Amino acid sequence: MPETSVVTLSRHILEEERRHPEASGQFTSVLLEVALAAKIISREVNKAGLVDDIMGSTGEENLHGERVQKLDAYADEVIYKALDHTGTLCCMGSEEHEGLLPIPDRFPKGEYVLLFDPLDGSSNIDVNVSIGTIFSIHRRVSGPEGSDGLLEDCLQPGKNQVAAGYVVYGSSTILVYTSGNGVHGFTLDPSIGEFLLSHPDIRMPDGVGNIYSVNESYYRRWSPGQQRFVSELKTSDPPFTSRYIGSMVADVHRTLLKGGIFMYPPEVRKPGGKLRLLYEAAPMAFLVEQAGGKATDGRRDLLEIEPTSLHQRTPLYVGSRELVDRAAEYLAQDDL
Ligand code: AHM
Ligand code: MG
Repeated sequence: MPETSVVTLSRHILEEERRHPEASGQFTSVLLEVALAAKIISREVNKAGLVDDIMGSTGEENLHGERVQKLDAYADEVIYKALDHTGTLCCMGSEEHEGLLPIPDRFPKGEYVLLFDPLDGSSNIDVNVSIGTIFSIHRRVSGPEGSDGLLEDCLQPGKNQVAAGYVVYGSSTILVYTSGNGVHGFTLDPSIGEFLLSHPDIRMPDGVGNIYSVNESYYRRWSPGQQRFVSELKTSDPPFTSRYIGSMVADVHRTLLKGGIFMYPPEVRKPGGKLRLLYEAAPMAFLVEQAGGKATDGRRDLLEIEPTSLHQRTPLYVGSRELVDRAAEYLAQDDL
């Protein structure tokens, strides 16, 4: 008999919830609404090139008299609007906005905080290269229940995340998430509009893999330790191969499935590198750790870093444990 049982994302999340009898259902609702937003964004991403307003000729008005938006601004709004009214969040934070995003007064406030990068790697849209959405969920730490969320709810270390995930809009659309019980991937079946379980319990392959991923054009801006590490990867026997898409979501997704290391190193004049701790690095660190890998800022465990501001940047080394540790050994030589 052919296998007819399919596991949708909703079923998976609900079954996870049942394992926690104390769960209020709010958390389930956050994940399901994020998935809904991802489907809407995926639909629009797939129209890029066909419909002018996606590429964002700003300053124009559409049929409804609304300003035409770029896809990243559109994605940002879709996620906010999918979740602002649900009563599950006390506030949100987006890479597209300077400050935290309050929940409108007319809606109830909930127990969770959602931090997101609505469309990461958006410079790749115009050339049909994969882009993605990243999200991170924390339980609020401020009180009282039902009140507006505060900055302290957002500024929590990565180890406090209750869930994190990303969506890659690539050759297919895949949503990968963890709620601390393994990492699971769901591919969007556009014909039925559902995310279906395609990658249950993703584990990084054993060993170090054979791929390193870094923007090597910055070589001269790196520390001597970073330069030596990459040189060693190229000259080792057998040598590592190199892949760099320039969309972190896609580069990390490959790293999760195939092993190796993805790096966005510090530069002499940019000690924090480029990536944002809360919106980009911490969620990826949680996912990769849950899949048996490791993430650091080159020195510290990334999930231990206490954020001090919403848009704080951090270097990122993420991938196979042994390789991430090896990177740290080379970087430590810079301190000698
Ligand atoms: P963005 O949030 O402005 O899209 O920037 C983040 C992206 C990552 O997806 C990617 O890893 C990195 O920028 C690439 O940067 P660079 O061009 O410096 O290599
Ligand atoms: Mg980004």
